[in-house]
Amino acid sequence: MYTQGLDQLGRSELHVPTAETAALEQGFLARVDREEKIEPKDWMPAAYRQTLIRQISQHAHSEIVGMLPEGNWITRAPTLKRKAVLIAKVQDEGGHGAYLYSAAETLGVARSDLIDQLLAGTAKYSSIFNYPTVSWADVGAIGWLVDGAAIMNQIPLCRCSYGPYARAMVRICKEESFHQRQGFEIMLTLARGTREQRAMAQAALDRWWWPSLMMFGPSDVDSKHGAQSTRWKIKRVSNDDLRQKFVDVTVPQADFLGLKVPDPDLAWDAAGQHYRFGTIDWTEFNEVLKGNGPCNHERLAARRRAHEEGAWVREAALAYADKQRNRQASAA
Ligand code: BYC
Repeated sequence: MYTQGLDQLGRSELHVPTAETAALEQGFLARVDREEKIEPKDWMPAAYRQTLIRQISQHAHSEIVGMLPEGNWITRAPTLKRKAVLIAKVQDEGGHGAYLYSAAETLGVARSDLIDQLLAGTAKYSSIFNYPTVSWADVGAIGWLVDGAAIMNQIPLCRCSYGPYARAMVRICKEESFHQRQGFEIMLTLARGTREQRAMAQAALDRWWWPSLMMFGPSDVDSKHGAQSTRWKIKRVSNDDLRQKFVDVTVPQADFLGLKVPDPDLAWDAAGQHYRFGTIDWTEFNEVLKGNGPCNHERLAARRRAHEEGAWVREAALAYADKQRNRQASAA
């Protein structure tokens, strides 16, 4: 069943070379097949470039918007140590956004244009960041589940065919694995705490479980870019396969915490050696993508405000760069 699904993936989206580009494209695909990295100045099909700009910029936006739900808890972290760790984590996400915007720029787009698209509400970012963080346990659940899902998706991206993206992902994955552990440690502390703390941890798992599964994207049959991105070795593992891996790894972690995954259909399939899980609410996923999630408006408003309030920093940086240039020119 699965193979059939993959065969049908994104038929209409498959890229077709023109007569002029056919030879160049053959050489390009041969390099991809030999596992050579494609670098910014190398020839690449326009659609490959576009796909990378789309994916990398969406990824960069996700990191930047992803700072907001956890950032909300910096002033309310329960201890000084927790606050210091959370500040560092949120700062790491900002750094990931910066590496990824730089990787996108190597493809010939301007960072300011990408940011304008985000602020205009025309660019996508991960659905997960449109959900609220209502308790401290949500900060634990984000680290454990959201960063856990992110690592699962991003480890294969370290072998992406495009060099700058692959190299950025190596560094990002190292930091994400630290984030995942700090989230799990928050959950462990709560799970071993008072009855109220255990209830907080369970409620956070209940809130974040299904949205975390949605992070992997539409099911393979509905993934319009999946087949082409796999052919180009941008993607190495399909959305559904990554989702299944995440479930298989995470359910035993929930058991260890003594928490219950909110899925009545979850069951171990001994023959297949996988956890079978219930049906994802794709209507909810599509609504969040259309801008109708619980926090879409709040997130974009916060980004727009930060952009406006940061205008003086950008102006100061440009004025300083001008001054340095003028100084160098007059010294020459
Ligand atoms: N949310 O054909 P498909 C993080 C879109 S940040 C929103 O399967 P593809 C972190 C998709 O873009 C985590 N949109 O696409 C940060 C496409 O739309 P367009 C972010 C989604 O690209 C802070 C359409 O649906 N990670 O780790 O082959 C704190 C059809 O999908 C989503 C990345 O960005 C979604 N969940 O596969 C903590 C990783 N899913 O462009 C953590 C890099 C799908 O046609 N990206 N869409 O309008 C990827 O690996 C791939 O782009 C995806 C989707 C697996 C996400």
